[in-house]
Amino acid sequence: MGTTGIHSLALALLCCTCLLSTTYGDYSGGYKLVSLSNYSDGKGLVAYLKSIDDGNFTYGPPVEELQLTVRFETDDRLRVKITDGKKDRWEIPEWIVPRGAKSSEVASLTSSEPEKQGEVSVGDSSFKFSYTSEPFGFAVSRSSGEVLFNTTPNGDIGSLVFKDQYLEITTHLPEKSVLFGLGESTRPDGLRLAPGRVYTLWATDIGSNIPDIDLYGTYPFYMDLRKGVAHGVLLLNSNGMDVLYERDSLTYRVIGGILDFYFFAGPTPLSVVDQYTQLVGRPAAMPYWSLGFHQSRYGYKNLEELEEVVAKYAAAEIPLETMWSDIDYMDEYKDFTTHPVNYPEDKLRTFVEKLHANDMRYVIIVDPGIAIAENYSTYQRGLDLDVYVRNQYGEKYLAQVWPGPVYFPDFLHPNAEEFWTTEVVKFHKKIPFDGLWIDMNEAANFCTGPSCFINPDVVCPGDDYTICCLICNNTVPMSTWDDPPYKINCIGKYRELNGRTIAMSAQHHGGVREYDTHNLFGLTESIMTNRALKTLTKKRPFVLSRSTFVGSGAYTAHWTGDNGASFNDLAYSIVSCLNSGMFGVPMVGADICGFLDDTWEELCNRWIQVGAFYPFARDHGDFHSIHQELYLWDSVASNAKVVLNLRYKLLPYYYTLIFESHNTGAPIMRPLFFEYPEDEKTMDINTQFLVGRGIMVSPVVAAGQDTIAAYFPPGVWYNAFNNSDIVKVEGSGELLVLPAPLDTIQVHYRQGFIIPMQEAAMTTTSARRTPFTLMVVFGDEDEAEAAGELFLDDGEELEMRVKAGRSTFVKFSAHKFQGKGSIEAKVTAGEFALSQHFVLHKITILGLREPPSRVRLTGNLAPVMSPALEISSSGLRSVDISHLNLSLSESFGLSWDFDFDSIASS
Ligand code: MIG
Repeated sequence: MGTTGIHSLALALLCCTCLLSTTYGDYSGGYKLVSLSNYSDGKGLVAYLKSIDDGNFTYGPPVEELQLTVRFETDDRLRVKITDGKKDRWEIPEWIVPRGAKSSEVASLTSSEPEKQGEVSVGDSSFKFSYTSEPFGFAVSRSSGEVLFNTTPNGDIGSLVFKDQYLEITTHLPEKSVLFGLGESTRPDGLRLAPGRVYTLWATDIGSNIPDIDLYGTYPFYMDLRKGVAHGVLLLNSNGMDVLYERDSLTYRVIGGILDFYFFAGPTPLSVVDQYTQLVGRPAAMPYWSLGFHQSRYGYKNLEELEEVVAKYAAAEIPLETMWSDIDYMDEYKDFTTHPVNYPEDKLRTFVEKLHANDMRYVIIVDPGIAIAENYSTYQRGLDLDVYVRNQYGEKYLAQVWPGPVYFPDFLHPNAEEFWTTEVVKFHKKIPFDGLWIDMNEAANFCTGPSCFINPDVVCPGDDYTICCLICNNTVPMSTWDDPPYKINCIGKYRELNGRTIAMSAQHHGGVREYDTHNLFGLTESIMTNRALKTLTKKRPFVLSRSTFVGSGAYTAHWTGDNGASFNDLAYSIVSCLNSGMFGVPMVGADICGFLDDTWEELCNRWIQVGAFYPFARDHGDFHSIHQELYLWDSVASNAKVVLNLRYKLLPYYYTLIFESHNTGAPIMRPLFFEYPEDEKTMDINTQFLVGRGIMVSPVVAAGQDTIAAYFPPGVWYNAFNNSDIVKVEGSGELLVLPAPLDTIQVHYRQGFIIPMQEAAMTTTSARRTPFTLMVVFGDEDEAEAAGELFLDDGEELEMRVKAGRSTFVKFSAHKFQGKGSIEAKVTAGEFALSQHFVLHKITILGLREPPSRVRLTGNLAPVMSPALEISSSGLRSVDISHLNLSLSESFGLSWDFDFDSIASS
């Protein structure tokens, strides 16, 4: 909604504008290095650069003196920062994106003579830094010599350009580079970036059904994979930018801020994400319940409708964890209010309490725009705290969103936390919601202009809430922020910077311009929302944000916005979610069954089959489209049960992946190339994905299919729905055709992993009360290993770490050799598992040649044959050892062998 009108127009514009030709070095004569000092610890340098004036004033005069700081911050992280040498420029404040651990001692500087060229390398660092003095350029290499980033001017690479509102820098790329990242956008190209494209990074409220344009979030981060070896590059800058990608170069054109590069050495894709999230913030711990299935819709008319949906899910026996409310619940779209007739407060509260009594949850939306209304107390408290964004003249900045005229909270204001927390806490006393959904935070504004006025002659909002009904004069000469010299490619130039958002000349606390902070609106709102929920509940917050930035993952989950109900949208959702994981926001999903336009039975079937494996699984539809709850079609209902059953059985595995992401940044949903970086074919796999390392999902994402051609890397893969139907690939990976009629999605366990599971249930709470199972997945070699882990805690306490009495961590390993084998569980902090009576009931071993005839428990328990042990063999290579009743609070061992004598005597 609010976007549909321009879809076709935007699409028409896009085909010609998204592929631009690039020219380099037109704008300036570059810089020369004039002085240099080295840090006494040897880990970097500070240098000054002087502009070589060539009289080219396109986009403004060059900044005359620049300061270059090079710091080897950790062994696998290098920072190269270039800013004005004489005065401060806009830099993202540390509280918004913390810069992670720094080298402990602050070293002093000793000046030295600048040479024509120079190099710094540090003992254990993976990197080398080198420069040329005139014209200035720098290169970052691996200590082995391989050049990773090279800005040294030559025939193809232009000089560094540094003007107040235009920074340009180009790096050379070798033939073998394959790039990923630079979001957020919907990518028919797939995961790899496509040479010839311009990636515009500008937070924009527009449907994610439109491909190849700047969407809600911005990530100036890319990963470069070269023959199996990965590194990452972050340009920590919040200003608008175009990033032009050519086969042999990447050019940044940035309209403000500084050049603040961080290089991450990898060498694996996972280690790049680890190093990147170590700097910008580890993904937030997510509550256990957020892994359950969510139902939402824009346009649930009233509370009765919510009650009906909940009842129908129960009747259809499809698990429903969380019911959501969109803006429909509000009184005239005012935040922190309820509609007196459709959603009366007392009845809504009773409804939520009933959900809670059934172990279910309730999440509601809040938009940033605060309605201007005298008798609206939230608005008044915002005035009292003086917390609203101001225009260039220092007056409150007037905008329009759903409620009509609004002011936006300035989330950079020192009073913002108090304001937002107060409202969240007060509203929670009325409606005890479990999480907050923050939408429209690009920020979306239905009016465009540096300063607007309420028109006394019209009723605002009018019939169409999305049409501007304020008076905005956009013909006056615009400030240099509203209309900067270089125009980034917003929606393929369809929009201006000011289009449908807060004007760039508007001011945040301390006179900070919207121009510099625009891309941080969603992140700062996420920080404040996360803090408000922490203060309120003292528990782990659940926040879902549409607009995100580098570091957002530490505060919020993300959904991919307004997709369309089409097979293309389903297919592209996979790349969008994989990218979000790479950006450090692993708790992600797309609107299941599609948001815009009417979905249909076949699409919804295929979508729930994929969506059941998104980290965040929510069905959400638009006001203008037909209903799409999973029970509405028999086929969707029965498919939903099958796939959600598997998801709920896998909850311990998914939850342990959240723990892993929180500790190492590892995405929950991962591209195949993360695990097979040396296999070039995996870089083009855009519709299959891994969950963690041990599960591969190969869905149908096109109409009318009853088979699926899926790529299988070498090894043995077991169908996760029946533990058999084995796919065995030897040598190199293969594209195989498997059956996939409408009731089938191919999901496989990967050899070498141990997957902790529980039983399926209607809520995550009941699932947590069921006994545990281990799926031990071996290859079919004579000798093979498997490993896995399990993290357990109460699922909602603030911290997510291994801590005696509060959580338990178990490391599993298994080994088989000919007819024998063993499994070991090493428990850390077992008290919690004991207090919860967490018990392992069954171990399923996949990949045995023959069923074991003897099973023995070892370790802390006396080596006995468990009397209640049952060994049954289902299928060729699947063996269940059940009735185990082993507490997960203590380490244990279990071994088996194949004893001919015992078979002979029985
Ligand atoms: O202008 O709140 O992306 O999920 O249903 C549309 C109504 C505002 C956009 C969100 C969508 C949500 C809708 N919102």
